[in-house]
Amino acid sequence: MTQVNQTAGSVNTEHAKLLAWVDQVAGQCKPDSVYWCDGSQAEYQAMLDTMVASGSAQWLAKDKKPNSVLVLSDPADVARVEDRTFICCENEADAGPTNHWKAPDEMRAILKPLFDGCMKGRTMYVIPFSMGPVGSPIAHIGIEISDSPYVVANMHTMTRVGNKVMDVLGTDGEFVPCVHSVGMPLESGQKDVAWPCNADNKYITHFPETKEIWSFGSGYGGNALLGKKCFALRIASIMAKEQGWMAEHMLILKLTSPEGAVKYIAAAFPSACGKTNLAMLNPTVKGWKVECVGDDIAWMKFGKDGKLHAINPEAGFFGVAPGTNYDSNPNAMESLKENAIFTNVGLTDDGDIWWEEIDGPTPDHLIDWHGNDWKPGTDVKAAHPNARFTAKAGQCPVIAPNWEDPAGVPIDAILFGGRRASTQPLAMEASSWQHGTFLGSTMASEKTAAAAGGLGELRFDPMAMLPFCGYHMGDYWQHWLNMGNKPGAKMPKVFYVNWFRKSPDGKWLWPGFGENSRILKWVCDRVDGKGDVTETAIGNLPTIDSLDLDGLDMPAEDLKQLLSVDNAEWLKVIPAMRDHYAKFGDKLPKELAGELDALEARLKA
Ligand code: O2Y
Ligand code: MN
Repeated sequence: MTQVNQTAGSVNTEHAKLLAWVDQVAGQCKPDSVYWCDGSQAEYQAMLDTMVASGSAQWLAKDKKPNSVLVLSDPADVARVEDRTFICCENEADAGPTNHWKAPDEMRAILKPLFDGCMKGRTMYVIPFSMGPVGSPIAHIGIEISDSPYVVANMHTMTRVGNKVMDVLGTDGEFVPCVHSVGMPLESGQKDVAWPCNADNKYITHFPETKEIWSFGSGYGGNALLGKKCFALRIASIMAKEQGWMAEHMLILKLTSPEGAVKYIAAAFPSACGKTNLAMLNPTVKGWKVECVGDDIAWMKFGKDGKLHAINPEAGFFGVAPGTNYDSNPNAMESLKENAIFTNVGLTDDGDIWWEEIDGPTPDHLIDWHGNDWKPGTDVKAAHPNARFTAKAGQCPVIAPNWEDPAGVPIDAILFGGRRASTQPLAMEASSWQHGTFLGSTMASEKTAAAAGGLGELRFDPMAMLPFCGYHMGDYWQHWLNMGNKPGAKMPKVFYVNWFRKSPDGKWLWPGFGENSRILKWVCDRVDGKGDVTETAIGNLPTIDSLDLDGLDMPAEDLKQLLSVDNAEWLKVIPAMRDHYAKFGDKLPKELAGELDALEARLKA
């Protein structure tokens, strides 16, 4: 048994490959000390204390947000950096047209001098983590090495960390190696800054052949918490293709009918389309219960019953703060009441957090996310638009009691959706798995406001995976089709929803939020073979009578618009869909090209 050399923490391991790798990374990064994370509550508290002592975090008032801190980042490090995110596979064609590519050797040559000595003056933390319930057959293990206590604390909340993971890893278990550095070594005597980073040299890199992640220069969110987008989506999507499962940018929710019938729905929406709100909505439909299994990522493997069984690989929420309030998402507000990390939000004079659209009156004075005095009318936002709260999923009042079931939950339906002011109806159902794959592959949001109620410019974000698919999107679609063709596969029914349709005069047609439960109820009916539909050229739409609209006071004319399909308007979208598909060349599955041709033919008929 090797007792690992460290300043604190304790781990006993005989995992030779892991020990050799940690030694090698330490030799390269030259930290002052190495600390193996045990995942204990005491360790989490110690990370917060370390951050407060160094000036990178401050405690919030105990009577406002108990055991919670505020962290303000460098203004040059506030979000994921897609232009600095690379897929480094041997063949450029395997990365596809939607990813930035560099050859592995070329990227390693860039990274080598950057990582050389990059942790001088710092502690190198070794974070064993499980994506998914520890030991679940759907879960996978990663080891993140990082020189950021902020990353350690966030990983504690977002994943399962420490000795329990090492136990599952044993002496030869598989893990995804993830190396992260803020990229700011400290020379002896050099004073640290509150948020170390290397804004001019950010590299978020993925090596598909060796399943490694190397991230340099950023301490923020998806760039640094490597379990999330880097592992659970980019690397996992590749593992999923190779191993016959699915790693998707999807929330998972549990619906229980008044009769006690349970259904599970996974849903993919592009970033900033209210995924977290939908994942934990309070339904307005009488007698129905919605509970949250996950708000961002779903890993789905076939069960013995032929259905896809999903786990949420994460253990917490890294939610967008601005816009979150007791109207838009009361359950998120309850989740972040304590034991939370707030990044780039405003600080009130009484030691609480504040952001745009939070409940209550705007305070007369704040410290904004830049650390400056702020008062109402100041022309900068108090919170950065990408400001975040990190909170344990277990703190969510509507977390499903079985959200950590290692066997996962059987998925009955998949929803796709974008932000479409025009054209796209409130809800529709795909006619088959292949048609559903087509709907996901042509998922789009309107980028620009439409002129006089017309069609805005479309931004395609297939399956909400555009920034997160670790390989060629054409191969990814083929993988979706292959999954549906597996012998015995009982695939979920696929739907496309659009909460964001506007009237020609620019008013929202659908109230959204809790009222979306009316569509979820219709989806459940359809899964059970109930509920009437109107067949249209684009798919099956709910009839107005098939929706439970009890207690919803909205103009009949608005509902009619929400559930109408204008073939002429849809025909105008076809060229944009063709341009989108053309980018994928001969990797575009012929079945999807066929679906597009068939759609056009139906629209013209
Ligand atoms: O800016 C970041 O690093 C966070 S991005 C993010 C965080 C939580 C859930 N989803 C996303 C996303 O961009 O899809
Ligand atoms: Mn996301």
